[in-house]
Amino acid sequence: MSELTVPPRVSIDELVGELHALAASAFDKTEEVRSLLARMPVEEASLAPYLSWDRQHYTRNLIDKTDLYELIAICWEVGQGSSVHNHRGQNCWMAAAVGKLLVENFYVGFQDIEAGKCQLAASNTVELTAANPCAVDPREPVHRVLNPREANQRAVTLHVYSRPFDTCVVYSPEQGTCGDIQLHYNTVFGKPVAP
Ligand code: CSS
Ligand code: FE2
Repeated sequence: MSELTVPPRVSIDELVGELHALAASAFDKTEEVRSLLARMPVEEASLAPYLSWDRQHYTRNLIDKTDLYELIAICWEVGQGSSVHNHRGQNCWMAAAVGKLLVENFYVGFQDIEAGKCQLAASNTVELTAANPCAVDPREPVHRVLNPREANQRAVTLHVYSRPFDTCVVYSPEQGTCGDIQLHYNTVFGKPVAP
């Protein structure tokens, strides 16, 4: 199907079934998973068990995890965004089930994580919608995701990370600093995680 026509929505279980059916090699390149997400936009109702909201921070909700990948739903209140961060050298794909978000990419001039110093410059910005899933470019993997205040709606994005990772580097482009942070889930398979 051409990506110009928006395909019918599927349930999250159908997408999980297709991810399970992919060969391990699909997760080593970007195109196969990206086109799967474009062919199978997910219906919001099927995500209900995985939606949780926090006015202080976007929430991370684990849907599925194998040795090869993890699939999480991220819930964004109006105006919420992520820090500028990397994905630990892992592949990452994102699709918006609800809303229209921005992915701002950054060019890394240099980084010395031990010393906590870096130099970043803004690169391009891409729109993240159901019809336009994104693969993080492994050559330029530092980015920030934003649910713009102007969008005036909550947003839900689906993220496939391969392999799973639970730490990343967070950057302050303004201060030229960076450092490791731990990533946590707010819910796991639909159940809240004790804080
Ligand atoms: N990578 C961030 C979300 S923005 S792509 C995270 O997993 O928390
Ligand atoms: Fe990210």
